[in-house]
Order: sequence, then C-alpha cells, then structure tokens
Amino acid sequence: MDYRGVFDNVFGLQLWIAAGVFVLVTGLLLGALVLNRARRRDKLPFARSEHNPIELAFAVVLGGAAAFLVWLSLSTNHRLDYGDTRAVARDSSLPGGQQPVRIDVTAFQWCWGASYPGSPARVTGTCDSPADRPVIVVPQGRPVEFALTSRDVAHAFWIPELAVKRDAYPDHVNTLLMTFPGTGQWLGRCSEFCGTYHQNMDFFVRAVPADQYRAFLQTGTLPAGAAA
Ligand SMILES: [Cu+2]
Repeated sequence: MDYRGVFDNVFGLQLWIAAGVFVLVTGLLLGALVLNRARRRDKLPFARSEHNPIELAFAVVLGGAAAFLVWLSLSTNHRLDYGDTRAVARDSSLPGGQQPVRIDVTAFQWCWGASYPGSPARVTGTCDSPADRPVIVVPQGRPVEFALTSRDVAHAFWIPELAVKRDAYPDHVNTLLMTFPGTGQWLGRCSEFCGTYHQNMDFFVRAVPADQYRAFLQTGTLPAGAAA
C-alpha cells in the first residue's frame, strides 16, 4: 500500500478537527454564559449557594495546575527540538562547522538505516538477530540532529535510557536534536507498533570522540579499538 502524503494530510486534518471542536465548545460556553446573564440574577437556581472565595480558590488552583502542565509540555518539547546545547564544547572541525551534525535515519519494516550527508558512511542492519543490529555512530560533545523518516508505516525512534522518543513517518521528516556529553553506547527501540516484527527493531547509538567520528565519516567503519 502506498502511504505517500497520508501523514502530512493527517497533521492538517487533525488541526482542522481540533479547531472545530475548540470553536464549538467555546461557542456553547459563551452562549450559556450570555443566556444566563440575560435572566434576572435572583431567579437563577444557584444564586443562593454561591461562595465566591471558594470558587475563586478553585479557579486559581485549577488554572495553576493547567498552566504548570502547559509549561512542562512546552519546555520538554523545546528541549527535544533544540537540545541542551549550552554546556557542550563545539568542535568546528567537524562537518557543518558550528551547526549540529545531521544524521538521516530511516525506519522501515522492521529495522533502521542511517546515512550521513556528504559522507559515504552508511549504517545498515537487518535486526534479524541481536548480532545484526544497526549501530548509529554519533560524535561525542556535538549537537546531533537526527532527521527521522520512514520508508513504509509509522515507527518511533526511542532511546529508553536517555528518555528521548520521536515519531518517524513516511514522507515527512521529524527532527530530534540531542547531545552526547560522553562516549558510550545506548540501546534504541521502535516504540510504535508497526507490524509483525516490531519487537525486533532494536538498534544502538554509539557516541565516539571527534577524531574517531571523522575517521568513520571517511571510511564508513570505526577504527579498531574504538570506544564502545
Ligand atoms: Cu517500527
């Protein structure tokens, strides 16, 4: 089945449906308020049971909780979109200069591939066995922008230990900016059920020092004895 274009349309459709629901609910609310105000106040059934201080406190607590949740969502989204790049020393000798290092990641049923713009290096794997998991090599200490897409259905790029997750859709590029302050290797998975072998879609992200990363970009393989 051809899914081209479907996901971009879903985003637009979702926006229009949400906007319609918002207008409907706000309209009903305002209508009810205006109609009630039009009646004489002492005829209202709840006029005698009003308790303004309690209602005000209730509104402040609920409003505060809502504002806190919105702030938490926005700041988490911002961290995922732009990363925490302040504490990271930038190495302008890597491709892209001071810009984040871009890595194109493609999900497919049922594994992952990655390529590096301007480099012949390719990350492949079949995910058929634990020994054949793709290893996405990233530079340590540099902002890395994963450009995520899919060849077929919706998948999700997830590194549980680092608490990052972002959807990978066909015909659409989602970006995820992050930095790896130290070297190391982390297990990644697909967190969107995507078919029969969804659970096999494990991969690794391996952060290496800048010189090893440069060697990887040139040769497509890590030097022997590279940090794992
Ligand atoms: Cu998947």
